[in-house]
Amino acid sequence: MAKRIDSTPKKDGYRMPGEFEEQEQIFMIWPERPDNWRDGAKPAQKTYAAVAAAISRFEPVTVLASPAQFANARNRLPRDIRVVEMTSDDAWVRDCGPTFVKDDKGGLRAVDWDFNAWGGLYDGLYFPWDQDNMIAQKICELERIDTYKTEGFVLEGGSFHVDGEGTVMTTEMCLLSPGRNPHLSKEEIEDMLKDYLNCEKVLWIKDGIDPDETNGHVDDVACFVRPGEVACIWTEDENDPFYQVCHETYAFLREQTDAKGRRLKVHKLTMPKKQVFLTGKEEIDYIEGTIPREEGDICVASYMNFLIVNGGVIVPQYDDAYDSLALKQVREMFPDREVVGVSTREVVYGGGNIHCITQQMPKR
Ligand code: KQY
Repeated sequence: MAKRIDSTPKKDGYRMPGEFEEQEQIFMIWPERPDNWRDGAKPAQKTYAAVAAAISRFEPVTVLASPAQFANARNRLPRDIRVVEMTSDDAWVRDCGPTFVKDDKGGLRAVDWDFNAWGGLYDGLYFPWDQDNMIAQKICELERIDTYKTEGFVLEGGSFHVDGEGTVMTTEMCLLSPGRNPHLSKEEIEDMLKDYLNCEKVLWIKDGIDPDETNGHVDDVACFVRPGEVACIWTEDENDPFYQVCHETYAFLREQTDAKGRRLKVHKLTMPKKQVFLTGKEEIDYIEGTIPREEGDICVASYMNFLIVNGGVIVPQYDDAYDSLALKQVREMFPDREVVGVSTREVVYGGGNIHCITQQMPKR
């Protein structure tokens, strides 16, 4: 049985590794809810299957599927992908799944944050979220991983990145949003990050680019490429809705040092030429308790929402004029990895991308 540990990773010598460190497997959740995914989630299921297949060329993948969708998911996914029945509210394992932490003696544990659908009753995206809130625990039971539970502290995996060497980056827009931890000060939130990710320094980027969806998760804006190096979204088009965030974030990161005192090298990663919008042709159910997805809504598309895997990087593509530029820039950042593009407009329609729908479990 997976035990609850009444301590913190920092006290016990466990740290969250950088995504670029060796991984054991990737988790995903099969999409199905028709009030988030268009056309009964069928186009999204095809895209999730394509992402899972792309990742499985590099390392094992486990897909969690509801009882109603288990057979369909099993039949639509390649045989080398493990499918496990598990109930969820939606399909964002980055955010409701565990954050794995490891020590240098082969120990692996996880942090089980509280999850409240990106803002709870204040501005969360759906109600209820109780099944999603149990996903981290269920994955840890499955893998026999002991957990640290942050009772009363809300956090999603897409809202922070670490370099594995003492630095965490996040956004004020998300972590200080009133729907997460309004009872805590910025300093108290910073202490939670330091204690549970085992870090010494927090880089507070001001804004994200999807205030209405995740309240500005950092995984659309910036990430660590390796210790001492980060990537940052970029555009020179003053009419791009995210021009200001790109320039402010780039200027901020260029001024920063990490926990080890290194001045950060900052790689630019283009934004798509055109953002994606709901056209009104998508059939999306309208259900009480879920924020409606309506014609004209922006569905934020960022190439930054890629996933680093063993020997590879899986990068979103949008049928956009800058798709190949984005792949080229990611290849320059990761010369020793194979960079694979997967068309993910359908995930964007649901409110996220490759990084949001995956969660890595590191090698012990
Ligand atoms: O991490 C994410 N981007 C999740 C967004 C949830 C969207 C639900 N409509």
